[in-house]
Amino acid sequence: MAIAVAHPNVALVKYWGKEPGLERENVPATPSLSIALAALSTRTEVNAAARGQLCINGETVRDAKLERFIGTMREAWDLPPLAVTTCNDFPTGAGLASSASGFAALVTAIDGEFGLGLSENRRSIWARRGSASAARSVVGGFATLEERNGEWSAKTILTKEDWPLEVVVAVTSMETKATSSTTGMEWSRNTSPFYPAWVHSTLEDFREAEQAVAARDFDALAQISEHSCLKMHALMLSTNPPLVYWNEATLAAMRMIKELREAGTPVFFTIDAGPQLKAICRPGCGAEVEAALARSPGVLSVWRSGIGDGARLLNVDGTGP
Ligand code: 2P0
Repeated sequence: MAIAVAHPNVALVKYWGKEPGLERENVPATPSLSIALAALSTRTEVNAAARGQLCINGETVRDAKLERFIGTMREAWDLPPLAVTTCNDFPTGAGLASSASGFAALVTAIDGEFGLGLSENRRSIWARRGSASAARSVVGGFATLEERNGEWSAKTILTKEDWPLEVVVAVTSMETKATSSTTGMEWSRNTSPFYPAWVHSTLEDFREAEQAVAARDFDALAQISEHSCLKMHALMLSTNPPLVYWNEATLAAMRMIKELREAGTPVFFTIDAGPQLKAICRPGCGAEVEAALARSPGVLSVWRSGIGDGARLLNVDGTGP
């Protein structure tokens, strides 16, 4: 048996849309840039079994996307059926990137169980085929996902030690989202009149964000990240049928972050395909941001996190790096 752990990630320059006609490869239409969340994790066990079985958060389930992906990996290496047991220590399918950490941990555990000897880059490419954001969770830290030598994979551009920013997650709903990211982004590409402008302008945001991270320029990264987030949500709102992922508490939390920043606290927000708000702040400001978000109306719980590492194998007794 092999056990792997991976962290979800939060994109600061967002991915929302795929290249058409390359469904099996799952190629994003734009590059993206993210940070991994150390405090949240997915733990996945894999072993060869007479009958394949999938257990998520304690329940045996059928999951077409996961089963198709496992089938593709089995075919590529002629692997036997697999028993996969995976647990998230955070809500699944609620805009906290459980598919990112899920596919990153799964590929890493399969690699470990069967001794495939995949490099980090190959694991990132494989995880991308499952869920594009998972490519970034394979590598961890501040990660960029873009085309390199004809393949889309992620790379760490700074580690948590290089720039130990803090993240505060404000949970405003525990419900599973109504429209999955995969479906939602397909609707956006097919129906939003803003989609071409989104793809085009995200290339520029990505280059600027890369430079801001390299220079550890917090204010520049804050400006680009909030812009990329709000632009993605404008794209979602202009999709037909519309994709509205926020609730009242999400909006109140956004106002809270704006007020904190105007009062001098170095913090900015980002929101993914769900109602949770993630606040990113300079080292040492996490406690203040956590306290402020905890009293924001409608916030159910608040979690603090540092920046996380990439996906890795644990020892079979569950210990390890
Ligand atoms: C991101 N999201 O860049 C964006 C922002 C959600 C909003 O990546 O279809 O689960 O499996 O490749 O990776 C969520 O999309 O989608 C996502 P698929 P994925 O983090």
